[in-house]
Amino acid sequence: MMVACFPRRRRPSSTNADAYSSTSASGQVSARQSRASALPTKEYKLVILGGVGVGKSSLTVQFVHSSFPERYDPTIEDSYRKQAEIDGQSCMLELLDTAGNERFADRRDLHLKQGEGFILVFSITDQRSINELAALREQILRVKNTDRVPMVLVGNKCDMEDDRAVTREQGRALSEGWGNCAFYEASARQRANIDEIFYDVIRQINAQTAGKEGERHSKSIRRKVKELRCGCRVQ
Ligand SMILES: Nc1nc2c(ncn2[C@@H]2O[C@H](COP(=O)(O)OP(=O)(O)OP(=O)(O)O)[C@@H](O)[C@H]2O)c(=O)[nH]1
Ligand SMILES: [Mg+2]
Repeated sequence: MMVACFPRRRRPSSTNADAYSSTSASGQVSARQSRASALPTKEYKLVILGGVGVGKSSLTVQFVHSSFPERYDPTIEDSYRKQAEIDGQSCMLELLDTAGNERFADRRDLHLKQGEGFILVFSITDQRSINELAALREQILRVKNTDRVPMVLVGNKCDMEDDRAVTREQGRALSEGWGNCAFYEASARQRANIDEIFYDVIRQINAQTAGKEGERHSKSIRRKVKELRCGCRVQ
């Protein structure tokens, strides 16, 4: 159903300012997908954020490649491209998997500026990892200069019930405090709620775009009504 390509590992000191530009899509396209690709493909830039070892890379690799990397390999910065059909629309998703390690946070503002949707991940086995997310969200809102940003909160490693340190209610309460932000518990290991997370943020981006277009349309109608009232000619 979906086409994935291979990640490229990049160092923050890279001279290429566009973190998304140099990976490319490849692979087989299904009949369903080629029907969707008759429509122009929409591009989306998503950024995956969260503390060290919460499972950002595992979630991303599971979404892109449908596999679970058993070996822990701390990320500096990885980007992926994946083609998908979402709600009948052909989409090219550009995913930026960021470092949990604060040592590599110097390019975060740039990533946040470029990103259109954000996936904030904590581990249900690590109380500190949920506490850290409020500051990250604040940084996103500051950089985007708005409080309406497409965002999903993810409690990963829900297969590790015996080691649970963060209750489901805690996750839900945080998401409610974030203006009813979407919240999922997920497992990269078991591929639970993986597509749902990424599709949700895409749908939020679409809804926001449609809302903005609607707003523009109503503004232009209001302008025309005003022009009619004051006797000006309407084109
Ligand atoms: N049981 C379980 N382990 C997981 C899951 N997701 C990730 N892990 C493990 O947690 C460790 C860290 O996973 P990563 O995906 O590398 O975490 P990360 O957030 O990308 O880490 P950094 O890149 O260092 O910030 C690895 O050993 C994974 O195998 C999950 O859903 N369930
Ligand atoms: Mg990683």
